[in-house]
Amino acid sequence: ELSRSTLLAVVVLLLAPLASHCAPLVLPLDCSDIYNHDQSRPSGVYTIYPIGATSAVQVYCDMNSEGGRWTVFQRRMDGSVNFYRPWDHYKFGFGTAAGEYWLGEGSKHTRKRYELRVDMEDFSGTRAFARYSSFSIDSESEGYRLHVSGFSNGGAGDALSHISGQKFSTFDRDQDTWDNNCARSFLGAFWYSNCHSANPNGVYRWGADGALYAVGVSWAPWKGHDYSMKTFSMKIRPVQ
Ligand SMILES: [Ca+2]
Repeated sequence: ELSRSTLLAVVVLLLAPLASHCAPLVLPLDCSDIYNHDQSRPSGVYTIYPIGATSAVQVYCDMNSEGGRWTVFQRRMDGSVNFYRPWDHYKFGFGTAAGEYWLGEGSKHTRKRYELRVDMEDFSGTRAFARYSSFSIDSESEGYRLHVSGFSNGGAGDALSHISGQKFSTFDRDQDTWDNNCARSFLGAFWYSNCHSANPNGVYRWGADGALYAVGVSWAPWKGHDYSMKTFSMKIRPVQ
């Protein structure tokens, strides 16, 4: 009888670490936490808590590209959401995680070091991407200044390295380096300089369209200023 209860105790002790390992992950900071907890989770909409328990927000997790774990913070796919919006909308986020959206800037300030991937697809179904091994955004008091470096080419070319250090601009908060207002002139919101080589938050248009110069969802190194992508997404994951 004694040896039996001893055996039971040993089994319990052996299983305890496994049980705690399988405990529910309460507050994932990002899609990487969700993936690392359960690597069978597919791409889709999940709830994350970027800056703690009161910061729940829904995002789309890309669990497929280059090993997955990507937290999507910007997504265009059908033109259903208007991205020509003021500063506070970009601060707090808008749209829906199952469709088109922008994740609020405040949700990107975890203490992790991140890399960035930018995915795009044209209307013939051809895909390309750009990856950056380092990505961060400063606080609002610093104008959401962008830091991006370590480009590697997935066919799209580099439209961001030269704007590292640039502040974010919306039509109602011009922080670009142009005499005029880039956001107003190109109908988007971005880390505009003088003005852009990419306009991910521009007007959704259906492919090649030069009626209004450079206002589409463009990535100039790949398709020029007057081609608007079918799908476009920007996503981050912690550097391991
Ligand atoms: Ca300006």
